[in-house]
Amino acid sequence: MIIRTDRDGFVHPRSSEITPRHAYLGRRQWLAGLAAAGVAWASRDAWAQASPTRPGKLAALPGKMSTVPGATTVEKPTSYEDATSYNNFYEFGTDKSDPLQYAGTLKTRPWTVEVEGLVNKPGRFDLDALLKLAPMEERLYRLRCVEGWSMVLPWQGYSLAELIKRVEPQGSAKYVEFVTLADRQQMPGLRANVLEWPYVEGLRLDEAQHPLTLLAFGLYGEVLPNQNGAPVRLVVPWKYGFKSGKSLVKIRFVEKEPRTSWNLAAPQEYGFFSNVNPQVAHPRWSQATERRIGEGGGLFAKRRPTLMFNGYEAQVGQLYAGMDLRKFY
Ligand SMILES: Nc1nc2c(c(=O)[nH]1)N[C@H]1C(S)=C(S)[C@@H](COP(=O)(O)O)O[C@H]1N2
Ligand SMILES: [Mo]
Repeated sequence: MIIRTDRDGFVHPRSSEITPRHAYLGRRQWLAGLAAAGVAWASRDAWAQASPTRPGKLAALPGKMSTVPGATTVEKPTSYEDATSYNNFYEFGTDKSDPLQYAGTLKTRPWTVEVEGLVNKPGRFDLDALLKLAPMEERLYRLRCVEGWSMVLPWQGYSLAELIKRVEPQGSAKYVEFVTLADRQQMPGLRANVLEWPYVEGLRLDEAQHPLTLLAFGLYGEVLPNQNGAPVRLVVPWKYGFKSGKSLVKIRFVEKEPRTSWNLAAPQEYGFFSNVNPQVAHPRWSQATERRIGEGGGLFAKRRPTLMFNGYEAQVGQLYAGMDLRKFY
């Protein structure tokens, strides 16, 4: 997100390097979920085509297809290889390939997430307790990075709202702050001063409670690969990717808008809201179009139009009714 030439210099894996797809786990469940959601047969076929294949590299984490409006799409998921080798996780370095190369040292168990601040029932949640807190769902979300590329990723998790209702926010709680792990022993990227550590992000309480805001534990039907934010991360699909903090350790309910790492680093470039908006350019580049990872790279990449709220306007537009989105970027 700092000036980076790799935005257009990404080298795609050759198709011969892509793992053959056999383990078709979850397909029947996927179809059953579609039937439950009342999806017509024609689009059900399209959905089955898009159904992700479990790569079989990590422990299985199945989920039932979500019935939350907007939580699925007929778009083709990004390949597992691209999704796990082209990452932003600055705690492990700023190159796209650094997280895959260095995140192996991340120790994801035991793991606790502390929930504190303006809530009636604060507490430390052990990962196993979090995994059982609500039924695991499968969701297929578009992810739009502020740098101008996008992916379509099959996550396993449940709405953050499930956790929020259990801790009972007080009336004075207006915002939620998300703090992610910062451990120099495990994260070589912390030696660089690119951001203030720990990586902190925030949402308005109503955004955090929106059913599309996902607490994710899995990707492609398996526990999260370390480079994608193991063992638990946030996914907020209508906002630029950096709002979705990886490897969460603390969730804090507060009264005032929290400072965030990217806003502190470059306030004119990264606002608190950071909703995907093709009409509001980043000061250094347009946000009107995006390159879908896997559709060809380099200077001749085919680009797609970027959609308002990343295509989730029907679901989240009312959260911003009456707001000047140029001012609140
Ligand atoms: N802790 C932490 N979370 C983070 C980041 C990071 O550097 N550190 N990068 C963000 C950015 S810029 C993006 S685009 C997404 C990428 O998620 P993915 O690698 O799973 O696709 O993670 C976000 N979450
Ligand atoms: Mo990003």
